[in-house]
Amino acid sequence: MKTRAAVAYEAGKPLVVEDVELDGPKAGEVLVEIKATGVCHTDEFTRSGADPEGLFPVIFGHEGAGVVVDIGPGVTSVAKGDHVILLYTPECRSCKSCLSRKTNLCTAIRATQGRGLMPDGTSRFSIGKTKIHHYMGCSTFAHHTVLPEIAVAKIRKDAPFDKVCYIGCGVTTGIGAVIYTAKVEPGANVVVFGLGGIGLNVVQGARMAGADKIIGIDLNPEREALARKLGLTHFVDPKRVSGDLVAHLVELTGGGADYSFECVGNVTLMRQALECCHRGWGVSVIIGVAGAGQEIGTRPFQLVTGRVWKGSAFGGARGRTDVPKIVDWYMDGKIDIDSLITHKLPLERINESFDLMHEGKSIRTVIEF
Ligand code: AHE
Ligand code: ZN
Repeated sequence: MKTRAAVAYEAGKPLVVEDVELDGPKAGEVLVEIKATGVCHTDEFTRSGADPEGLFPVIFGHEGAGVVVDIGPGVTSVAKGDHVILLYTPECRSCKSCLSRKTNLCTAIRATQGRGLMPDGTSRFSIGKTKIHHYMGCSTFAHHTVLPEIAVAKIRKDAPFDKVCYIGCGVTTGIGAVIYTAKVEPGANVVVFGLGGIGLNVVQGARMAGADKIIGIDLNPEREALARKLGLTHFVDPKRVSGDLVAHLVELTGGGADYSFECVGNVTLMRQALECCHRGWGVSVIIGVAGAGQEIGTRPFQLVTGRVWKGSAFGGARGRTDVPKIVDWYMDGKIDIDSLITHKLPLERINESFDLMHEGKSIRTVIEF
């Protein structure tokens, strides 16, 4: 079939919205009509050329929701007409990682996904003779896409696509990092570096967990009001801190954070996030994605004295199990998504979403089909 998609031909160049050829689902695969997709910083990170795994030409997008419109042979867990959120972290429930119960990082299809291909080693997208890569196993910047059934979470039909698409990455990554990865407990002091599309969800996750102080750091003072609405108790603009930021945070938390979260992808902030943690027990969670060649550093003494450095992908959430629950939290009014979706655009104008991101004007832009 033909479908409309935003194609990235080269790093750093605008996406080209055009018709592409899409082959139907093979065994174990589903065809999804995308209804809405968020534009995440990670799409821009790969578009910019900073992602060591980046491949071109490609159809980006990994934060989508839609309807199953066709299924391949052997598909049993979803049917035509089901509403789904796409999963860049699938959940096969039978690989070593899924069975371990220690991680959400299913390994069933990660190798081919990283090469921009479906599990059988081929791509379903093409233009003429040119094959187009899939992205993060999703490619939601297309009106239709094909995925393995293990990479879709079936959700309730009354959930609005233009809001719950954000659960496909940002919401789950932020809230999940608090609840599933760090397991923040009531009364804990939490420090969040970066109050963007992920950090603001960390803030509301910390509020849900019953945190005491929720301290957010951002260079953009316009982020304070929205962050406070979501549960922030203290806003820190590093430009206005005289002296060392880490020392300031340690003082503000009465000895150090119980939990800190780095939501930017900046290795200097990652170090500060670890070092502002409480001696003996503070846990720092890295969520931000750092560019090719970047490395983190700290004095090993920071770890010897009990601080813990962790990372979190997709918030530690198991997609098919946890995503439908997070949709329920939204539908029950327990989490706010609406305030975070600051812009909406049609696919034809998708390039404007990257400008809004760089200008610091958007938290999330959603593309509606
Ligand atoms: N390809 C990059 C790493 C990108 C990365 O860390 N991705 C996150 C999701 S970012 C969502 O906005 C992730 O979940 N990674 C787990 C995985 O298996 O890729 C690189 O540095 O190579
Ligand atoms: Zn993302």
